[in-house]
Amino acid sequence: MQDVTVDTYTGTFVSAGVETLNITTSGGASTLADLTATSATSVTVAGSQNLTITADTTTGLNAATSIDASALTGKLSITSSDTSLSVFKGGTGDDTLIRNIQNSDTGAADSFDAGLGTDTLSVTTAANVSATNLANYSGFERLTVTNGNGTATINLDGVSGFGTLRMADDGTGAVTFTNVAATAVYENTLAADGDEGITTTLKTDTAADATTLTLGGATTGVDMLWVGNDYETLNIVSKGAANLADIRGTDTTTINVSGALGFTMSTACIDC
Ligand SMILES: [Ca+2]
Ligand SMILES: [Ca+2]
Ligand SMILES: [Ca+2]
Repeated sequence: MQDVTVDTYTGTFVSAGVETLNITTSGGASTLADLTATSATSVTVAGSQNLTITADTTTGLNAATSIDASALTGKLSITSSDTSLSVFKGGTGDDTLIRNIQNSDTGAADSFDAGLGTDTLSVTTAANVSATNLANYSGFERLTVTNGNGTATINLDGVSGFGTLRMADDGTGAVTFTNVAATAVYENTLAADGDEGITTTLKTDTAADATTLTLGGATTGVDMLWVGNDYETLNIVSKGAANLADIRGTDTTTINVSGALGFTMSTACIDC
């Protein structure tokens, strides 16, 4: 067993021959460019500060069956597509799990629970998202799709919990969401060159549907195509930087725009 405390640490961490690795965050946020502990079957993360592991730990933590951050009150961001990982517990903060093997790794005993907080599950391909593939996932409120230079059609029929659907892709593909819950809202944080888009349809189309589309990353704007035919009301929030969108919706009668950054609504066909 090895106990390690990280305090405003930025660098790598390598641990050899340790079966249980306990990480405690303290003082300020830390970022691990790499985390390698290939003997560790159990990894815990605790403490009050944010921990971001920028490296994909699929190899570095390839023996870990459990990553337990339930005692963490800061935010954990971690990437793992390791098939041996069967238990993930997030803490009370807004955690992010990047994982891309749900379509091939659906062990009945697996449990991926992000816990309290507004937590994000980030996937690359649409095939990872289905009611069957996410049956053992809970506590994730946001779904982020980074589909690279391809199109993705995500069928959310029977998938519950994702109140926010986020596109975070600056490639050339488009994301299509189907069977979306009535209360879902959308974000586009990274589509900057006009080749990306979101097309979405509700599971139940009524005569009074409304949603919010938030455009822009932390400091960047987006340029996108939106096709949301089922929504009578579309609320657009413009943040990050100046945003541009080609907005389409056959049911749409009301568009409200808010936010501190400029927004241009174009009727030009960006992506066809
Ligand atoms: Ca959490
Ligand atoms: Ca949560
Ligand atoms: Ca409608």
